[in-house]
Amino acid sequence: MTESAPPRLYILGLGAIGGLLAAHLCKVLPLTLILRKPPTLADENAGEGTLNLCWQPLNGKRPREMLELKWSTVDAIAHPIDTLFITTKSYQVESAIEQVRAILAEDTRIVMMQNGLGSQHRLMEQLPKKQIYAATTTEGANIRETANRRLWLHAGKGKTHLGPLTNAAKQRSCTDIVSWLNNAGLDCEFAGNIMQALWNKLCINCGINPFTALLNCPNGRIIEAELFRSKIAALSEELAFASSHAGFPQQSAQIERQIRQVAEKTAENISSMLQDIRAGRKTEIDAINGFAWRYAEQYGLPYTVNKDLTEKVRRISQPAI
Ligand code: KPL
Repeated sequence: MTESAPPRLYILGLGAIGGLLAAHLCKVLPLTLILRKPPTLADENAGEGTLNLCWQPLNGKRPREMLELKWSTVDAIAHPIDTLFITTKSYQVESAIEQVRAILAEDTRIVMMQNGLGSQHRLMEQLPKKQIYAATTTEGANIRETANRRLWLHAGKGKTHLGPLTNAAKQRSCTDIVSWLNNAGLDCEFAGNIMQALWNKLCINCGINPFTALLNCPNGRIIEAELFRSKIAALSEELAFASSHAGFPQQSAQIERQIRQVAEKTAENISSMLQDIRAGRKTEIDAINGFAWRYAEQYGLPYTVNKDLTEKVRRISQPAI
């Protein structure tokens, strides 16, 4: 009996979450990063088709590792892709798909891991027949950059939920993907209703990310700030209306409690939005409070706090890269 070859996984988008996934999954399965061009940092270029990813496992207790990962441009990928993780920023998803469209097979599984909401809906509209899944995670992940090196850091242990978005995805099991992530050391659970998990995470991001960006502080410090204290109740109410209208009823007190809990649990973490601002990148505010604002406006629900936070963050962030 011939054994079938293990599946090869592909990751498109080497940000903090892409690095976190790569550093874990490369230990259990063959993996290829899809890049537009060879790594430019001398320390990262490990020669023909390989890249050095400098990885700091959780809490800094374990030593840094230099992981040698395979990478490829789209043109050089000769065989059909079974499973593709898209870990770009939410506003880069469409261009990421254009980049890989030619190598998507009929039964390629696409797993989206973006902050906020909106990009998932747009991809489902763009590729309605494809097997599209989404995952959301509370793992803490950062990138620390110096002139000639990038360090990917595992900043906090969290939980990942993964489940199908399109009908085509609902017809094919993704328990193997969930198992790969668990075997790789990420605590992952199948979510039959992944939209609910995405809405829950959206509410948490809406209540933490803009405050950290505006106050330029780690997550835990927002709780004592006047800006947060004056807005959190009304913001939670807006989010409760929006989430409930979307079919995921939540009380505003419950949303506020969760926001406070996550801010405390990830107190030392620099939110992804503040990381973007500090690195001079465009933020994901339009997929976070901007999404909640537009959604609420569309359905005649209250939205003034989400609108105000979106506009304030837009004012201090960079235009698109
Ligand atoms: O997901 C996050 C983010 O930074 O985007 C939180 C939950 C706020 C943790 O930092």
